[in-house]
Amino acid sequence: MERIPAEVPLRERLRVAPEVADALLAGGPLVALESTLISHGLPYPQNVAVARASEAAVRASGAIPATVAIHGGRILVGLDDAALEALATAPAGSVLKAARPSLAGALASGGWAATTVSATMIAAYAAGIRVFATGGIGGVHHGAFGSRATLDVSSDLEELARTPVAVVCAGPKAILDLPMTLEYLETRGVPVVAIGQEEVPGFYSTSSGVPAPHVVPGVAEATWLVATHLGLGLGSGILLCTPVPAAVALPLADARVAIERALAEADAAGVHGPATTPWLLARIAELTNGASIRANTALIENDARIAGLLAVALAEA
Ligand code: PSU
Ligand code: MN
Repeated sequence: MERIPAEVPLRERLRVAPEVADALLAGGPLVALESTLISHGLPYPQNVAVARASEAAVRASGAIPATVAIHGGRILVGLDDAALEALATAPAGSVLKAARPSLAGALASGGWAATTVSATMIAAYAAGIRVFATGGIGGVHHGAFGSRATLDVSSDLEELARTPVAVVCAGPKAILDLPMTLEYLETRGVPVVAIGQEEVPGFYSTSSGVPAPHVVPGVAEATWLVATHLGLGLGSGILLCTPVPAAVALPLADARVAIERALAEADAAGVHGPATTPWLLARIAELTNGASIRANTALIENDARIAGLLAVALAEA
């Protein structure tokens, strides 16, 4: 494999798939999709199924999907089916998890790495893609502040503060401290918008019990808000939250029981750092007998669909 010189800047490391490059040239609607939820967030074969279903949902909405990952020192923007399968079936530990702080390490390694929300936002922005769909963003973990503080705050939040991309999710992941995550985003100047409901969606659950800082009735109003925010040139992203489909949503109380138990077990087991989120998601899947996986896959696909509608409306705005 050809070796990429160390000093190559980010934009020159992008390998944009032909279909994505064509859409960029034509000013057509595009949606970036991340890959950490494939490699670290969900088990096989649900992970590859949801990756394909998300791409199909973006297309059904009229936009072009661009799943982002890292391989051979390059940032791939748009993956073919073989690459999706390779990421989804890679043995545990063989695919790195690339966020802003680990981006250089992932590129320098020359191997496969999946991109988190922060790294995917960086890639999307560099490529010229303004809309991005994920499942749930990272945020302030329980115990990040206070006595025995871990300071575990996802780099997703800092990225939202500094990279002007619209991110569609089903709320911050339910394993997080949601009020603190919202405070952090407010401090860092990131609008948080719920679409079609008063509460911030609760990731596995439709609601979270926490009122949304900003509410819009539907995608049309969300489009106007995103266009206004990005047009201002403030430099920050905007977070759009749309709830998990009701048919597979976990009742809030049920989700909380599983989450509390998983959090206590993770603490007792000394799990920390980037391993925390994948560990918790996997444990919650066991504790809910797979119900969390059904919610997680459905919400990812739904976010991709909504992001596609948003990208189409933005391209026409
Ligand atoms: N959404 C999901 N599952 C996931 C993630 C999002 O439904 O696994 C990933 C995203 O890549 C996000 C990451 O950026 O989890 C957050 O990890 P951390 O808490 O270590 O920052
Ligand atoms: Mn962390």
